[in-house]
Amino acid sequence: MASLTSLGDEALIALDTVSERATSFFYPNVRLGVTGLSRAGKSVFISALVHNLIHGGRMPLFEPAHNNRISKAYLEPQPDDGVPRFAYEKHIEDLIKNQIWPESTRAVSQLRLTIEYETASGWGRFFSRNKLHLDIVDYPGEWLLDLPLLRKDFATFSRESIARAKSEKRTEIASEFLDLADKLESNAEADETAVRELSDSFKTYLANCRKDELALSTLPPGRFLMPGDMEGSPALTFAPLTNVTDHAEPGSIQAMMERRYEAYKTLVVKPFFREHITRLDHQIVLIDAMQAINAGPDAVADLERALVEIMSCFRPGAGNLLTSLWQRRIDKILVAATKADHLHHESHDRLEAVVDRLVKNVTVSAGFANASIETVAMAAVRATKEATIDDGGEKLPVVVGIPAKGERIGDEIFDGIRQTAVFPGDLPDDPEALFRMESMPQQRFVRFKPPKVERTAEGITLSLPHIRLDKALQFLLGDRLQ
Ligand SMILES: Nc1nc2c(ncn2[C@@H]2O[C@H](COP(=O)(O)OP(=O)(O)OP(=O)(O)O)[C@@H](O)[C@H]2O)c(=O)[nH]1
Ligand SMILES: [Mg+2]
Repeated sequence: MASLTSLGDEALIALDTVSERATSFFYPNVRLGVTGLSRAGKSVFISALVHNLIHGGRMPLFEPAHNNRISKAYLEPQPDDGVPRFAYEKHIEDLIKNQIWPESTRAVSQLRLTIEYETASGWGRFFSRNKLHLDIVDYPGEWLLDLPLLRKDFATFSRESIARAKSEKRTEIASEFLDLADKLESNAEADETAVRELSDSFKTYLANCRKDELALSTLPPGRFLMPGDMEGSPALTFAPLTNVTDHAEPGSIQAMMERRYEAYKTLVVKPFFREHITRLDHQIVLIDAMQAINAGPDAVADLERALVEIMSCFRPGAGNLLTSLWQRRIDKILVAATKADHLHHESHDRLEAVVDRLVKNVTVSAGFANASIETVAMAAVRATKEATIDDGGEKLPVVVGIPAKGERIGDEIFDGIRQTAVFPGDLPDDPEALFRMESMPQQRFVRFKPPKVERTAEGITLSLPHIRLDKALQFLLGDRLQ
């Protein structure tokens, strides 16, 4: 079986990790990885975090901010010249000026925020100033799901992917792809058009799995959904075969697929882990638990599976392909359910219990002794306010906001203008219920427009409102700003 632990592969990955730049010569830097599956809320989280730090947002649970020890936070050029810069200014303009959510981002990006602060020891006693460079790396969680591929050859990848496509929830959505795959003889002569056709059909099937009704999460290869800058290249143009054999005939369809699959691993997967993942200090994994809950138990179970796979990339120890390559060690991981503003605060603890339940398997499967894992239910940007309405004598806790255009509850389709009170329903007391079909609660989560950000009498834009963003920051950065 192909294995990354062979010297060649490991040396290949290690090659560049020894050359970490001396960026932290004068001041320490922290590399914070921000990940999550597409639409989980990565871009909104980073924008809100930076905006709140630069503009001195209200963050009582973030000790350095609460104690006024942060003197200044500002953006500086990032250390990695070859990585796209996170489009902070554009995202903030969208959120605050245009009141729309930022556009989907498709690749890795980076932003450096420098924080000047008074040290905790100096604070209140004698003046002592320090500086921290926070390097934030935004990358798609889908790409992490590729790590297990490094251990698999093409035949194994094919068999597993086809079995998944034939599973109960997916078979209907996969039928077009499966039909096409059945027609393709793996030992037939290699044919670019046929290979591309099957690959396109496979990608369409994967994309359909992500849609709201199914909201499935485990869909490797990650670049097929989030191609980044290699879209259209042969390394991204292959597909699993239904009638795969253990030995491909030279010049056959299978041989062509195999070669491309191996190129995918060498050109895409390994460099990604080497250049980005093995250099992180802290990691936040964002999940859209609400989308999964809305879609039902299969989506919740699938999200759990994806989370286990994502987290296992960061797991230290012998079972991890990356262990010997870590240049730094991830010592903190925060798993955060975003968009808690869709719920009344009475349900926030229950949402946190759902996240706890989702990560339980990861912690149980040992090895995380060195990294502390924390969970939080938060909203990086709070788009709603809370209220109580009287429903025939019964008091209902509701959230009030402007549902985005086209969102619907039952027969009602929203116009994107009208403010509406939504009763989101209660999350169950026991998160286990979300994994069982019969006890699914009726949930109503709609997407809201971003909030109108207030201005002071002097015309200064206040920072973006949030829920527990400060708690997340305290966990991730509190001890680095002592
Ligand atoms: N109400 C609310 N909605 C949010 C919040 N964060 C994200 N969203 C919603 O989730 C969508 C996706 O957020 P993004 O930050 O763009 O997600 P992403 O993970 O960067 O997505 P990709 O770039 O596509 O991978 C947004 O368009 C919003 O509709 C939040 O804090 N509150
Ligand atoms: Mg994004």
